[in-house]
Amino acid sequence: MSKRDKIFEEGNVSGLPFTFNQEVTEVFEDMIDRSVPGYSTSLKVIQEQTKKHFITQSNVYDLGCSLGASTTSLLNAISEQSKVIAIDSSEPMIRSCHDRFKKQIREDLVEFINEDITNSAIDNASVVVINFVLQFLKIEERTLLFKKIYNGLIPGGILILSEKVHFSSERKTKEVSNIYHSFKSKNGYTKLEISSKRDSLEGVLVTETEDQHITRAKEVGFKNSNKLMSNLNFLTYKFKKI
Ligand code: GEK
Repeated sequence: MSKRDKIFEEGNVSGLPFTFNQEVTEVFEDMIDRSVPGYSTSLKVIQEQTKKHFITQSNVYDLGCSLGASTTSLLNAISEQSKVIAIDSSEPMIRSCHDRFKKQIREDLVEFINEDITNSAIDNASVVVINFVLQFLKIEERTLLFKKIYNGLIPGGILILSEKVHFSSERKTKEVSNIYHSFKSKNGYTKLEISSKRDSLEGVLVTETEDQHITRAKEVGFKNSNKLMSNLNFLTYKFKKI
């Protein structure tokens, strides 16, 4: 288990926007566990859906892999003739992810790539996972990435997308966000930590509505979309290429 996340205990003292640096990498497991409702369920959903939709000898992608939690779910669901391609733009994250897998027997089944997913090639894919990552891309990059994924999927292939969202009603967004803050405070974050992290994420993590995600998926060609999980303002979707 990683170190406890105390990054914003004293407030956002650096005043800097949030980045996935070494300090965040070291506490990442604890941070995501205490900050994302349904995160561990999303990993199980990825494994189950991959078992169902994986096609032999295809590629499987984990875009924005962090420390490889979704990569592990993918590995548990595919056959050994296939590869998981795990990509992250943060150098400390991908290095630490690779180090963890070195300790496992199946390291050779993962290709670790340190690059921006907007530049990645997607090819012969049956499963592509974006687990809480799209929200960090510029809006215009999101559609281009979706187009690239759609084109790189083989027929029958799926995109699994998890995101933090907001709602078209401001009142609902406020209501759910208050519940979300009490979820974080029950998980041991103080009011100062919650508000400092929120300030630091301003303009870095940009949410959209559920409708915007579905519309984008339809626009690039996905005919089939299914909500797999919903926890407060955190959702998981499956988009299938027919
Ligand atoms: C999990 N999926 O455990 N290109 C590549 N990586 C990026 C980019 C980008 N443009 N932008 C952000 N990242 C993981 C959790 S965390 C979610 C994903 C969170 C990477 C970033 O470096 C970080 O590792 C990850 O996306 C986001 O299932 O922190 O809320």
